[in-house]
This record gives sequence, C-alpha cells and structure tokens, in this order.
Amino acid sequence: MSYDGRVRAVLGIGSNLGDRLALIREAVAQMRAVASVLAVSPVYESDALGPPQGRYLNAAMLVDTPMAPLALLAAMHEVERHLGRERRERWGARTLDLDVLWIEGTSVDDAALTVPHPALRERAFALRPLVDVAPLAVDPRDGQRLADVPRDDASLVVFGYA
Ligand code: A4P
Ligand code: MG
Repeated sequence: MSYDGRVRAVLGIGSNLGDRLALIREAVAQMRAVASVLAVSPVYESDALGPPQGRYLNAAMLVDTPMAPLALLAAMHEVERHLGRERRERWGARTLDLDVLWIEGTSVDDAALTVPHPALRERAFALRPLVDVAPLAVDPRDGQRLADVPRDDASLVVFGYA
C-alpha cells in the first residue's frame, strides 16, 4: 500500500463469451464507479489457455482506490455478477473474469486473494497489458521489474481499444 493509504493496483480483464469487447468496455465503465481508473491498456486477443474454448480478449487497467484489497476484490466480483458471469468449471469459458494482477508495494496471501496473481509471470495475456499501464511496476516480493520478465508477445494480437 502506498504512503497515503491508497491502493494502486492493476486489474486484469478477460472475456471469451458473448460480445467480448463490449463486456470489457462495460467492466471498465463499472469499475470507474468504485475506483479511479488511471489507465487502460489495449485489448489483446489470444488462444485460450486451459480446456478447448473460444479465443479470449484480455486487457488491464491501473486503478487508484482507498479500498483495501479484499474490498476491491468484492467490488470486482459484483461487476462480474452484473455482467452475467456464470461460474462453472475452473478455467472454463466466461463472459467476464476480473483478476487482481498486482498491487503497488504489497503482496497478499489470503485464502481468497493472492497478489501478485500466481500465474502472472507465465501469461503474456496478463503481463503485457499490465506493463502497458504500469511500465515501472516491480514484483513486491523480489523487486524484479515486471517489464523485464520474458513474455511471449507473439501469442497476442491487438484486437481494439476499450
Ligand atoms: N483469487 C485469488 N487470488 C485472486 C486474484 N489475484 N484475483 C480467488 C482474483 N481472484 C483471486 O476465481 C476463483 C477465486 O480465486 C476467487 O473467488 C478469488 O477469491 P474465479 O475467477 O472464480 O475462477 P477462475 O477465474 O475460473 O479460476 P482462476 O484459477 O482464477 O483462473 P484464471 O487464472 O483466471 O484463468 N486464456 C486466455 N488466453 N486468457 C485468459 O484470460 N483465463 C483463464 C482463467 C484461462 N485461460 C485463459 C484466460
Ligand atoms: Mg479469475
């Protein structure tokens, strides 16, 4: 958490069902009601990781909020619910998935929340948009700059803008 008690965080957005770009835009709009959205990345398309399913769109937004991390997660779940996400199989297709990818200066190890997101470093579809909106972000656990983590940008194509 930053010195002023506010939380700066990068949230990942994913969608592979329905009108994916409209859902991502709507998720950003709804998050603006609960946090200051400082930046939004381009929207990238990539093959699904996990069980066979449609291609995903992913983006990230940098937010600034007075909410504690678990309150922020609860607000994100509320947006997912509004936008019709059905929780079925793990890693399965979803209209909208919101993840906390990174929080400035803080790691979280809670039963309900792990930050940085455990798979962040292995997933170009999360890492690339994070670096777009927070190019100087470092991993709070080891100080590594996330822009320097190798990633497979060739797996991504720019699909549009939120
Ligand atoms: N949770 C713990 N840490 C976090 C965090 N940092 N951010 C808990 C958000 N949630 C976190 O999540 C299950 C529980 O994780 C939550 O209740 C929360 O308390 P979920 O969103 O209900 O389940 P999920 O998303 O199906 O599972 P999981 O393991 O989070 O899946 P992922 O890692 O999100 O992967 N391929 C492409 N190309 N693009 C994608 O975006 N996404 C997935 C889903 C698979 N393949 C993909 C993509
Ligand atoms: Mg998730």
